[in-house]
Amino acid sequence: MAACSIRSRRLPNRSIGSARDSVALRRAVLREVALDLVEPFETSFGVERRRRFLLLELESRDGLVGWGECAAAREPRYSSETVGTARETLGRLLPALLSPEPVSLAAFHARADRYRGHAMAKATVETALIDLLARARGCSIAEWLGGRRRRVEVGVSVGIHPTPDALVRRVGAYLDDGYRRVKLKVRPGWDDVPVGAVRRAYPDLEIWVDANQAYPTTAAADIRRWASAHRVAQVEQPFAERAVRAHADLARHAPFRVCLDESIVDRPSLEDAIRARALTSLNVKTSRVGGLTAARELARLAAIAGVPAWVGGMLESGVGRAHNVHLASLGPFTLPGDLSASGRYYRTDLVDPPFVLRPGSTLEVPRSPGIGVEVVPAALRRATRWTRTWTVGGGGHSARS
Ligand code: OSB
Ligand code: MG
Repeated sequence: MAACSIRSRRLPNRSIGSARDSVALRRAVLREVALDLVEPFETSFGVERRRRFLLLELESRDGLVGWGECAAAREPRYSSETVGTARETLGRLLPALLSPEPVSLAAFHARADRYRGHAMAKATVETALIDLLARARGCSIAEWLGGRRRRVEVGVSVGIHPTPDALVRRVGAYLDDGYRRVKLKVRPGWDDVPVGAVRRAYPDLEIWVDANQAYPTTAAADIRRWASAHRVAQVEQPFAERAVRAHADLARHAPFRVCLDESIVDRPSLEDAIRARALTSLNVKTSRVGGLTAARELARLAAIAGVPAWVGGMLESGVGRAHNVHLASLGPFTLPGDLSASGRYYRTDLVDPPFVLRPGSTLEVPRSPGIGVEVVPAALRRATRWTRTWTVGGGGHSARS
């Protein structure tokens, strides 16, 4: 921390991290890990009971370690990426980093930009590299990015339940935990009635909904009706990723914000959506947009257009969560994020200390260098299914564990 503030005095603004920062790597270890969710999480595209995902460990020549988590799931339901496509893409991206020369973030971006798509795979490397670069400067990722908040406001994303009563009980338990806004997953056939039930049980609660593209554009009038009737504050991604016009039509004179998630994957998609007035809120996921640098840029762009941003989640373990919490410390993230406590997702997180909910529905931004939390070796070992290692001068080699 001290090193960070000493260095920051030499630099013109608070954003002390630079794309020219570089670090020489010694080793990269890619692991597939599996963690059971505390309860199933159902969305319009399926149920998740156990997350299987990739975790990247980058080790510098000085012995520092940086961590990145890949949000891609086993199946391409949220987006086209999977654990398999990410593994393949990482197999292309990582060898170039394992060179005797230091690698800069700018050099990594230039190389990654030569491949189309695969944002989640790219974000895995980018976030691990930023963790390392921040640690090398002795500052947290929040400081490295220029974030100033010490606590970030959060809410909780609540899956589809068997009955409206079960949903109301689940929401009640989250309110008892201290969450102050909920995001209810909806789909055709699970909307008016369950959302109405939550509204009746909690007349003052801030309610958002998220459909993950489940509605045909012909459902717009119906969505407007029930969302208005139940005083829903925000409707996220009701229509298909490419349906910019349909989102703009829904947003016109709506008493709720229309938020885009899947539609926004890069700067051009955000610029087009802003110009079309297709969004009045932006869900920024580090994973979906290819890393923290892009996430920061998109949130700034949205803020300039008067569109509030917030940090979305993909049920990340503590590693991905840490990156997301640091991101949320930046100015443009003015709405509460989908960044719940570790215990809302997993019984034992991979990191120590785990994230816990603080008063005012907040999480603390870790203050230690890098992600600011430590990966617990025993927890990592228990969760690991296989590893693949790259070293300078050597190829990749794999091992089951
Ligand atoms: O659309 O925001 C989404 C989880 C997996 C895939 C997509 C989404 C989500 C969530 C959970 O809503 C957010 C979280 O991590 O708490
Ligand atoms: Mg979403």
